[in-house]
Amino acid sequence: MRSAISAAEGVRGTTYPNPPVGAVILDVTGAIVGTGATQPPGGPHAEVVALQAAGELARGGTAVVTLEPCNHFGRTPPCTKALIDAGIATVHFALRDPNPAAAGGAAALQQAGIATHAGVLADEVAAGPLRAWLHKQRTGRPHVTWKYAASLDGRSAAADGTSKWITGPIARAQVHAERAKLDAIVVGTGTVLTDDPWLTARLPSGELAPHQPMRVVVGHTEIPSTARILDKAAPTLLLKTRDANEVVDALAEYTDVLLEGGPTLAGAFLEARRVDRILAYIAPVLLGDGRSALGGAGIGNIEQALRFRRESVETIGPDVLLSLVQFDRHNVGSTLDTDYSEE
Ligand code: AOF
Ligand code: ZN
Repeated sequence: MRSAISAAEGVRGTTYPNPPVGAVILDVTGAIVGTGATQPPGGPHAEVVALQAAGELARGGTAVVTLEPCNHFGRTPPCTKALIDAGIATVHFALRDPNPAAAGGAAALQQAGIATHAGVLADEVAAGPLRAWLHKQRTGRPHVTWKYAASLDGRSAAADGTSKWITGPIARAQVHAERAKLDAIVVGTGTVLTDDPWLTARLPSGELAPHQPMRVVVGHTEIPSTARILDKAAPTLLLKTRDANEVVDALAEYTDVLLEGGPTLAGAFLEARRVDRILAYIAPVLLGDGRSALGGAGIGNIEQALRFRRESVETIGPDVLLSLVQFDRHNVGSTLDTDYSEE
C-alpha cells in the first residue's frame, strides 16, 4: 500500500476532477509486477495502468489500491471488470469510494469470487493523496490549506518589512514541489503590493514545472500592471472581494487550494472557518516587532482562540513543519465500517 500511495502522490495535481489513485499488482509469489496511477481524465484508472504493466503475471495475483475499484462505466470502463478479467484473486484497498456513481466495487469483486479487504492504511491515504478530493466529495467545496512561514515569535517579516528568508532552503524547495500539485494559490492584494510574488511552481533546476496552479489575487486594491503575478508564466485570476466565502465559491471548480496570505486575508479565511488545514513552517529565528503572520481572525479573548489538532510534526533542515487540522474534521477512520474479508 505504501508503494500505491507514492504512485498516487506522483500524479497528485494532474487528475482533476478525478482522484489521484495508486495501484500495485503482486504476482502469486507476492512480488511486485506492476505499479500504476490515475491518468488525466479520459485516460485509464490506476488499476488498469498497473494491470497493463503486470500483463499475464497478474493471473492469480493480488491488487493493492488506495481507493475502492470503480464499478461504473464513466469516462472509462469499470476497474472491477479489468481486475476480474485479469484473473486477480485478492484485492486490498484503503478507502471506499464515496462517489455513489462509482461505488459498489468491493461487492462486485466479492461476487466474482475475489477476496476483498478494505481499510489498509486508510488514515495515511485519507491524510495523504486523497485528502483534498475526499473533502470535495464530502462538502462540495475545495480543500483549503493555509500555509505560512514565520519566526518562533509568529512574525512573517521584520519591523522594516524585510522578509527574505525566514525559513531555510529545504523548506522553500518543498514549497515549490508542493505548488506543482495544487489547483490554485490564493494571495491578497496586500501581499502582491509588498512582496511582488511570482507564485509559480519551479523545479529544483529553477525551470517552471509542467503543471502550474491558477494564481488567484483577492482584494479591492489595484495592483500594478507590472506585478510579476500578471505575467504569462501561469494563469491568473483577479477576484474583487475580501470575503472568504465568496473566494471559496469562486474557486468551486477546484479541489486543492493553497492560501499563502498575507495576514489580513488569512485572518478573514480563519474567521469564516474556511481553512481546512494549516501548514506552519516555523524557523528558529526571532523577529521582535515584525509583522505578525496573522491579523484579526475575529479573536478578541482567550475563549475565542482558534485551536487546532496537530496532525504531524516534521523537521525540515533547521525548521519545523506543523500540520494542523480542525478538531471537528470528519473522522475518516469511522467510515471504514465493512471488511469484506471472510471470517
Ligand atoms: C478507480 N481508479 O484510478 C480512479 C477512480 O469518469 P471516470 O470513468 O474517469 O470515473 C471517475 C470516478 O472514478 C471518480 O469520481 C472516482 O469515484 C473513481 N476514481 N476509481 O477505480 C482510479 N481515479
Ligand atoms: Zn476505475
